[in-house]
Amino acid sequence: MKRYYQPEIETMPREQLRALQSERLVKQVKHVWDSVPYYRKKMEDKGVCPEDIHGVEDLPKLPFLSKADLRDAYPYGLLAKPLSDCVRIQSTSGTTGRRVVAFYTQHDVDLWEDCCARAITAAGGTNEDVCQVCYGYGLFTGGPGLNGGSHKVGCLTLPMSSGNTERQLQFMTDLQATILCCTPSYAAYLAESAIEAGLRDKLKLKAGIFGAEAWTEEMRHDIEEKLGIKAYDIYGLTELSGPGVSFECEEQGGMHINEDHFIAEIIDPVTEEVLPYGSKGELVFTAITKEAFPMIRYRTRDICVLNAEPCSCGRTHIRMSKPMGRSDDMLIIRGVNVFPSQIETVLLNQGMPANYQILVDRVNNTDTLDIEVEMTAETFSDTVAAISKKENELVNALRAMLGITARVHLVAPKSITRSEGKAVRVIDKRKLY
Ligand code: DLL
Repeated sequence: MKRYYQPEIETMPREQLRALQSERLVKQVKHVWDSVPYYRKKMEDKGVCPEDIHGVEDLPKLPFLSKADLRDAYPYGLLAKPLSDCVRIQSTSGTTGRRVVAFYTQHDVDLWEDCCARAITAAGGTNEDVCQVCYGYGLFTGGPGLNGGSHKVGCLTLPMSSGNTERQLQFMTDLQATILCCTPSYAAYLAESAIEAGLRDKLKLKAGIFGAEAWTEEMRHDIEEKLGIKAYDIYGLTELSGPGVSFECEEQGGMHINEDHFIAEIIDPVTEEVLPYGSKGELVFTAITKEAFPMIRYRTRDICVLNAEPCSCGRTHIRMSKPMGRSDDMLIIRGVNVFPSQIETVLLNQGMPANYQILVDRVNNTDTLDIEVEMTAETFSDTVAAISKKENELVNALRAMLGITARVHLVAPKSITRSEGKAVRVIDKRKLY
């Protein structure tokens, strides 16, 4: 069986890999300096110029890039290629400020799909496989990324997108899908639905490639058992292309980072000091091959640990642990990134007060989002019809902003406990890490 999609790169001796990273980094720094005034200014402010960067060891000299920079530079300020060279955007949900719009040249799309093809091959995928992709298609990177990777591997690709579980199960059984790509929570839901519909024996699945949100080892075992598959983790973020920044091999012991494209560092999120491999801290990536939207020392806000121990799969690229939390307040609900401030913006725009509570839980492996909002004396109503009308308006406004459905509960004035210190707006009962 084919074990690697690009064996010469995936098993490249580390010294050679480091030399390749250094060469690409030097070129990339020059590229952003020459083509992106925003980067040049940041580098000048830090007193560094391209001539100071000779290789990976010089990375700490470069300034960090954060979501705040993406906001400042929105939409074109970080673009490093003329728009006429760009063929695609992908994006995350959110207001203008929070929204990430990433640009791709054809070359960027090509390399991104290679990364996803590596993940599919590591999960045992070949051109004999039928790969059902039920990540969302469209602006979200999940569908397009895995779709492209699946084509590259030569799998018969089922571009299902998310939702419509009945149809998913019909295609899965009729077309004998062997690889399933979706969020782990949707995989768990599909598994339960298949069992309920009595279709478990008709499934031919052998592997699943699940990511975009946190999931535990318990959830992995549960899905593996219910679907009779091996479940692999995959990680990525829109800023860095999407899924495929790292992926699990058959050892299922951490995700190999595609280090020929992304240099990883771990930093202390408060002091910004670079920490050695094995320390827990915030993951920072430098994309060394991306043309249109380069990202130098991008702070992901994901907390994790890097492991440089050799892996018995033969890949030489280092592994990252599952993310163990975030160093900001972003929640990932049903695979969608949600900032509490987005919810607050909607409530205030809809004339509601700032007394609210966000309750997140996971019931039957599916995330739930409930928002309790206090009515004010002016908005107070004791007719059920008026209350449910307002609740529906809020549900629709929240869906338009977040891209997911929340349950809204209007509650009586002054019924949400006032905090004496910082308001505790979010209660997340999920045990994800
Ligand atoms: O979630 C890309 C993706 C799609 C990854 C499909 C894997 C599969 P964003 O919407 O930009 O991109 O969200 C990125 O999601 O910073 C992490 O916090 C979280 N995340 C992604 N993969 C994992 C994972 C896609 N395997 C943010 N485990 C990242 C835990 C994950 N969290």
